[in-house]
Amino acid sequence: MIEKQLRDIITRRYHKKAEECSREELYYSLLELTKEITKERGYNEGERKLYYISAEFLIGKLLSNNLINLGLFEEVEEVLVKFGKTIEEVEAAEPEPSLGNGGLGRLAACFLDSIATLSLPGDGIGLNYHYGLFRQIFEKHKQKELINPWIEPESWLNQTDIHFDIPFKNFTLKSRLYDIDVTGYESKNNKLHLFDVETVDEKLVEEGIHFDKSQVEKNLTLFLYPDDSDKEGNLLRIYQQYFMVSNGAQLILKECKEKGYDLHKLDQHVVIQINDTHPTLVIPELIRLLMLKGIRMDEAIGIVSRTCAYTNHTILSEALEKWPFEYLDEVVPHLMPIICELDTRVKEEYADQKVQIIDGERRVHMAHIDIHYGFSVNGVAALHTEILEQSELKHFYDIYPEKFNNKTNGITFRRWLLEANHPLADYIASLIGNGFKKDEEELEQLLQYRDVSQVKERLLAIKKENKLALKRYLAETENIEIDENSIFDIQIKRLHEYKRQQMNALYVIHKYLEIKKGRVPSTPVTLIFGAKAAPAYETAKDIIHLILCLQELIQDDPQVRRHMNLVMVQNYNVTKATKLIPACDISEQISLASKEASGTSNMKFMLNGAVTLGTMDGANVEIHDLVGDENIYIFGVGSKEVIEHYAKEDYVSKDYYEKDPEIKEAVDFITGPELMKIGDPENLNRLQKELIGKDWFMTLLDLKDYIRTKDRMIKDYEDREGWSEKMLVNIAKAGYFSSDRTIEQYNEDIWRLK
Ligand code: DL6
Repeated sequence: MIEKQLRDIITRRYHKKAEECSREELYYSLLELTKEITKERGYNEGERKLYYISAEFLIGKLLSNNLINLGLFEEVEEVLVKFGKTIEEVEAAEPEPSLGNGGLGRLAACFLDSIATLSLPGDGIGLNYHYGLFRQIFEKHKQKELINPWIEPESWLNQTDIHFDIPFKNFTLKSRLYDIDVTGYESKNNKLHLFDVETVDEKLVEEGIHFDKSQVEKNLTLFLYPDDSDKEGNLLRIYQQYFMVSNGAQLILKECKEKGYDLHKLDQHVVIQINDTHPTLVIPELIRLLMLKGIRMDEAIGIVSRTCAYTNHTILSEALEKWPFEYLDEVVPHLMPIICELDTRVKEEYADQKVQIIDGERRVHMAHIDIHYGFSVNGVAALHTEILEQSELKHFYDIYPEKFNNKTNGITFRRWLLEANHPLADYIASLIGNGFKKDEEELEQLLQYRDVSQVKERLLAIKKENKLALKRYLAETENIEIDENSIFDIQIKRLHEYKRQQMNALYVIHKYLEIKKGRVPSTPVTLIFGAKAAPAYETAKDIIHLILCLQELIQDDPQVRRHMNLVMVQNYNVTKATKLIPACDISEQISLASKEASGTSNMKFMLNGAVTLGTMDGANVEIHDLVGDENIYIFGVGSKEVIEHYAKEDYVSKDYYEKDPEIKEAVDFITGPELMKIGDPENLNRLQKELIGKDWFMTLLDLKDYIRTKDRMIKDYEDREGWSEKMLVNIAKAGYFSSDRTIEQYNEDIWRLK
């Protein structure tokens, strides 16, 4: 059936036989077929609909994902083999959409998958960034940023005829809506709505990712998170945010009108989930639009407050947006009377400075708008929500305890197990049947095999297969050589000091020095990093520089390389994650306790049989609760102690540096002759100074415990039977972290969709 349909498409498009097609031709033919079949399934409908507004949707490549959800993957795989190609070869022709940065965007993508899978009517709303987040390459041991184009004449995007006028202070921009169909697993579809400006001009970008920030009508949808280190950059972010939410709000009202809904009862038909603070302006914008429809302000505020819900994804204050009043006024003056009114109402009710919308410095706190004028505020892991309630947002929790709730993040198992790790998914199915694909908690049934050596040996064999597959992939795509017989220790996530890639790098230095002294690890280790640093984030770039210098040092030293290797993959993205995660033995989740809201790679690794090395932070705490002490390696100070250090301002990294010879030796090595020969003294000196003089995320505080714990893990790895049992328990307990569970909870507590 599929074979015939595909052959027909190929004949029409290319006038040749499928067996003679290139992988690109097969990809475009499959794209056309998959889109057609998707459309035939129809869309989820209901009296009440969710709109998930987000600056990021890190959807990754869609071909395999959609084929799995449509139940066609195996059939297509077989047909392609007949045509002389593998699905991997064909999928290599698909560009990865560049619509997100990290966990926040990938979460949004997992959520869209689960919302559709659970047959809930819920669409995503975002922007159609042409160059997305930058593409990373390494030159002279440094990150260089390039454009990341992904939109082709034919793609998953469907151009619509829907346009809106978006008013700014000095001009109006006309938008165009593009849709991507979101397939659910064995269910109907939803849509991801991506708005673009008709006047966008890709030629505006000059060298690297530089462009004229003032030409908003040409640049608005070029980049995700354009550089905001100056005023123009800040204004551009506000332009983007308003463009996104005004389009979103107009689309929502258009759909309500088409369905004949009474706008006075909007909150009965619509729920808007505000993903982090980037879409906050949807609140004043929707109030404004309702007022234009003749609804009085007081009522409009009430309606919108019952419609909007807010998810907080961080306690880092720099990520909680506060826009200067004048900047907003320069871009969207028509929203200012509404924002002022919202602020006045808060000031009349609450004297507490900490809950004001406009503060004494005339900065507008976006999260404060969300909390006062939304009906739900949720954190993304139990510890994170507790910290929000007890410290970061305590002043709000005291006012609105009923609004606060926790929704521990999740991941879609379709992408992160069924697609990423076929051998493991198939083996699990052979043991416990296919039920876990829809009801992930069924993975617990694996526990009955805890003492069955044959099963555990098979898990080890699958891991080895995946390590070999990664080895081949890295050799082919990045010219990197790794040893499949070594332990794969992987840290892949955004580069940020709080995530502490620098601590892992200090471990590498420590181990390097140990090996030089003849103290070699019992099993060789390969440390793998993948991370992008925000272009204007100096320390993050210095950390990348250190890692790349260490990589060269080790590569060129056969004595060390035999025992420890280090590689940093270029341009870490969803595609690379799907190759790295199934091959991992040790999952690095080493953020400073209290700082990682949840983390989601921790869940993906666990599901694929890696063992976590982590602090008691974010969702690590819940992983620990599920698997127990023997199946996770926890180190470092806890969140309470960390919060106390910040409150008392008593952490002095220099003390740790000076008092502990091992720490001093590792930190001094950063500017020692070996690395200074390879790297740039400016970056290395600056990073070392940062670590000794500031170390805001307390690397040196946890370093010793980290080294000891990782060494213990490497030792324990030798006991293959014991290790495989840890793998099995981690896989069996991962069911809780399915995004289907998370979405069910959102729906029960917040959205209430039928
Ligand atoms: O909730 C998704 C994801 C969490 O798993 C990460 O722990 C958290 O860092 C991330 N938050 C953000 C927001 N900004 N910052 N920083 O990306 O959200």
